[in-house]
Amino acid sequence: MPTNLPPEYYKIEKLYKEATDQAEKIELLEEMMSKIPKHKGTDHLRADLRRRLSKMKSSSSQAKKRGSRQTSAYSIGKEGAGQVVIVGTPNVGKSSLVASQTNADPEVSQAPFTTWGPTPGMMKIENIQVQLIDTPPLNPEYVEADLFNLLRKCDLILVMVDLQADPIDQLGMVMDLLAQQRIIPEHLEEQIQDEFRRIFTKPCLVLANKCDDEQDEEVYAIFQELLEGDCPMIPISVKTGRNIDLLKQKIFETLQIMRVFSQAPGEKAKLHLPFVLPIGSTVETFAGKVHQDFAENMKSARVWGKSAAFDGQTVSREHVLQDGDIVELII
Ligand SMILES: Nc1nc2c(ncn2[C@@H]2O[C@H](COP(=O)(O)OP(=O)(O)OP(=O)(O)O)[C@@H](O)[C@H]2O)c(=O)[nH]1
Ligand SMILES: [Mg+2]
Repeated sequence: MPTNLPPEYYKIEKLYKEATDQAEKIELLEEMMSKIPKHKGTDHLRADLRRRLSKMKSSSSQAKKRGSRQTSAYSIGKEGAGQVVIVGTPNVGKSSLVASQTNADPEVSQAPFTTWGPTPGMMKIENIQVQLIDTPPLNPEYVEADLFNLLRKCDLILVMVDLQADPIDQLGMVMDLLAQQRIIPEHLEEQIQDEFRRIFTKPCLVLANKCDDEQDEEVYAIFQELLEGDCPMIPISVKTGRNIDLLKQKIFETLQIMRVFSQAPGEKAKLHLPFVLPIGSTVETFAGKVHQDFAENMKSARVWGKSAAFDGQTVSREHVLQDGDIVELII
C-alpha cells in the first residue's frame, strides 16, 4: 500500500467496502481514484483500481442487457481547481451568475423555469480557474436523479435564493430536497447521526442574490437574523456586482486548496502557472503533480514563501507547503 494517501481516500474506501449496491460501488471507486495523487508510488494502486472499475462496469452493463444507457448531461467531468454547482428555486439568478462570471452563456430570462439542463463554465479566481455549473430550478414535484448525483460528487454547492421573493421559503425547500437526497451541508454534519444510510456531507454556501440596494440590505439583515447565523451565507447582487469578489474568495477558501509554483534551477518561477493542491500537501505531492517521476526521484527541494524559514530553504519531501510557495525540486 503506497504511503501518503489523503485521509478522504480511506474514508471513501470504508464506504466502498460497506456498499452493497453495484452502482454505488462504481461511484465510490471512481471517487477513490480521484483522491489518489498521481505519481510512481501509486502506480500499482491506480492500475488495480482501474482494473476493478472496468470489470465492475462491464458486468453492470451486461446486466443491463440491451445497449448501454445514454450518458447523462449531468455527467460533467471536473475541470480546473474545483467543481462548484449552483442550485435554487426558479428565477433566483443562477444562470445570470454563470453568464456573468464564466465563458459559458446560459439563457437568462425574467420568466421562471428558463433553464432545462446543466451548463458548465470556467470562472477565474485570481490566477486559477474554477468550474461553475448552472442547473435547472429545483422542483419538489420532479426530482432529477442525475442532478443529485452531480451534487453528491461536486466540491461545493451554492444555494442561491432571491432576497426579493420569500428567501426563507426558498431556502427551506432547497435544503429539504437536498436532505431527502441524503445531501447534508457540512456545517450540520455533527447534528446528523444516521447510521443506516450513507450521508453525503458537502460544503454549502447560501447566496442571497438580488441584494441590489440599501432596502435589500435591510431584508438581508432580517433574513440572516431569522436563520440565527445557522448557515454560511453572503448577500450578493449579480446585477450590481456587489460582493462577487467576496464570493470568489469564499469559494477559494471553501475548496481548501492552495497554489504552489515551480521553479527550474537557474530560472525564474512560473508565477502565471500555479499548481493547485489540497491544503496541507507536501513537497512530494507537489513533485508528483509536476511530473510523475519526480515524486519518486526527487532528493530534496528549495522553498521560497510562507512555509520556508528563510528564502531558498532546503527541505525534505515531507515538508508541508503553503499557499503561494515557490518550489525548486532537486532531482
Ligand atoms: N434585481 C436583480 N435581478 C437579477 C439579479 N440577478 C438576476 N436577476 C434577474 O432575475 C431574472 C432571472 O434570472 P435567471 O438568471 O434567468 O434566473 P435562474 O435562477 O437561472 O432562473 P431559472 O432558470 O428559471 O431557474 C432575470 O430577469 C435576471 O435579470 C440581481 O442581482 N438583481
Ligand atoms: Mg436559469
